Amino acid sequence: MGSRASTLLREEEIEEIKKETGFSHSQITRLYSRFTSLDKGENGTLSREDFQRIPELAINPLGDRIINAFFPEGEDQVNFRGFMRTLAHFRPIEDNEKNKNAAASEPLNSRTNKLLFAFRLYDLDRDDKISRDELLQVSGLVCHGNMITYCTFLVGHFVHSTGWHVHRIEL
Ligand SMILES: [Ca+2]
Repeated sequence: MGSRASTLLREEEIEEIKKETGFSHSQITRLYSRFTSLDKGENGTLSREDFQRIPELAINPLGDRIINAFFPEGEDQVNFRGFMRTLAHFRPIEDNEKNKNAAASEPLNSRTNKLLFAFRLYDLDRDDKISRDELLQVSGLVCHGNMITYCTFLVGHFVHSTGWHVHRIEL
């Protein structure tokens, strides 16, 4: 089973994913292994249930929101390319400097794309606006229990980014 991961991912595909996401060859093959081990249906895509088996997401108060971010509107399966595209938002910003392919589009881990990603975590109904209720719902979600520091961070992040985002998206 372990070798299945590297045999199914073609070199050209790895190159394309490298360009698109900035991940290294070894990171891509490692993540492909992880992807295939989560793919219980063995059909090359992940469902929401597959994601829910990831322990880090299961205990994360924002787990469901993060899982949703992997799925394009109206879809309930994500393939490896889509999976990698979402993960790329979590790469550190400074890694862009090593990525000299800047002639292409903006990197997925740019500050702008990270902020857009964070925005979508709050925009529960995907209407490109964060309502007061959505802010309270998501903030309430992370403020439960004794996660005060995390809560403060998320609200701070929102205040820092929202003006810019709402403005940009409503254009
Ligand atoms: Ca909304």
